[in-house]
Amino acid sequence: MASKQQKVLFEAQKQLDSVNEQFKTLQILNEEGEVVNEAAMPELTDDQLQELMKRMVYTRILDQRSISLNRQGRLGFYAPTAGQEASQLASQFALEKEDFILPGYRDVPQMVWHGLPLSKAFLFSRGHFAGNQIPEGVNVISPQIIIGAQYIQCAGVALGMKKNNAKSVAVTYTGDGGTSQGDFYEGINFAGAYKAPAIFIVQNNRFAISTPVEAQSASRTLAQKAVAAGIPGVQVDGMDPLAVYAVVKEARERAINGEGPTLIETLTYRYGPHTMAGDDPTRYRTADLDNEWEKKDPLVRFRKFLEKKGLWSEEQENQVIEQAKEDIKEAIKEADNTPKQKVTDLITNMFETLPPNLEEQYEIYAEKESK
Ligand SMILES: Cc1ncc(C[n+]2csc(CCOP(=O)(O)OP(=O)(O)O)c2C)c(N)n1
Ligand SMILES: [Mg+2]
Repeated sequence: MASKQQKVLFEAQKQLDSVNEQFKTLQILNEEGEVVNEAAMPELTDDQLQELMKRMVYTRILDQRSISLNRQGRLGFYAPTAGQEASQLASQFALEKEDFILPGYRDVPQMVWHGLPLSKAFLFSRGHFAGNQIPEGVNVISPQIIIGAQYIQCAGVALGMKKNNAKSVAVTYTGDGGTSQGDFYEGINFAGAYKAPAIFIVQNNRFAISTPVEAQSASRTLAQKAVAAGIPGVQVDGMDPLAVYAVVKEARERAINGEGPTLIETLTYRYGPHTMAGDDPTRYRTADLDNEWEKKDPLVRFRKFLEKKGLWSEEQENQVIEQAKEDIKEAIKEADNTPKQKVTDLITNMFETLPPNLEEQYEIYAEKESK
C-alpha cells in the first residue's frame, strides 16, 4: 500500500516533470541559416543585420589576435571568446547606450561594442590600472573575476535605475558554472522582489573550466532556475544571433515597462581553452563534441542567411577583417605607449589624502622611481 508520503513525492516529481517540459530552446535561425520560426523574427533593418555580422567577424579576429598576442607575451590574462559571438554580441546589440553592462572575465567583446576603447581592453589584460578606468559615458564596469558577484551588483544597479526612473536596464553575464554560486540566486531573487529592470544572462558553454554542465546541476535547464525567483526564464539557442537578439530585446522592453527582470540561458560553446593560463580542453572534451558544436557556428549560419538575402559578400568580410587587424595594431600601440604603472600610482589611485604611513612609503617609492 502506498503511504501518504510516497503520494506527495509522486506529485512532486510530476510537478518537476511539467516544469522541465515547459523550458524549450528558442531558435529562429537553424544551422543552415534558414528561418525556422518566422513568428519570433526580430525587426532588424538590412543595415542592422550587416552591422551584427560585422561585429561577429571583427570579434572573431580580435579573439585570434588576442590569443596570439598572449602567446607572444604581449597580453596578460585572456579568456577566449570564439564560439560565443552570437551569445555575446547579439545580446549587447539589443541594448542602448544608456544601459549598463556588468560583465564577467569572458565578456570583454560586449564592453568593446558598448564603447570601451580596445586599448583599455588590452590594458585590463595586462593588469594595468588604466584598463579599469572606464571613460565617462561608457556604461560598463571592469570584468568580474569572482564568479557570480556581478549578479548581485546588477540587481543593485537595476534597483538604482528604477529609483531614478531611468528608462534603462542593467545587464549581466555569467556562465553555467556561475549558476551554482549563492550570488546568482541572491541577485535574481532580489531583482525579482523589487521588480528591478535587470537582464541576467547565463552563457551556458557546457563547461566550467573542466566541469561539464551535467555535473554542475540537477536542473535540466539553467533557465528554469528563474522559477524559484518568481521571474521569467528562457532558454535560447546561443549560436543563433537572431534568437539571442529577439529575447534580449523583449526582456529589455519588459524591464523598461516596469515588469521586472528576466533570466536568459544561451546554449553556446567556447572553441578555445578556458583561459590562456595553461588549460588544455582536450583533457576533458572530445573531438566529436567540438565538431558537433563547430557545425552550429554562429558566423557560418548568419553568413549563409545574409548571403541568401544578398547582404553579405567575401569582399565585405575581408574589409571587416582588415579593419579589425588595423584597429588592433593601433590599440596595442596605444597600450604600449601608456606609461608603466608605478608603486606610487597604486598609492595615489587609492587615496585622495594619504594617511601618514603611506605618505612615508610614497616618499620612499617616489625617490626610487625618480632614478
Ligand atoms: C567565487 C569563485 N570561485 C571560483 C573561481 C575560479 N574559477 C574561475 S573561472 C571558473 C569556472 C566558471 O565557469 P562558468 O561559470 O561556466 O564560466 P565560463 O568560464 O565557462 O565562461 C572558476 C571555478 C572564481 N573565479 N571565483
Ligand atoms: Mg561555462
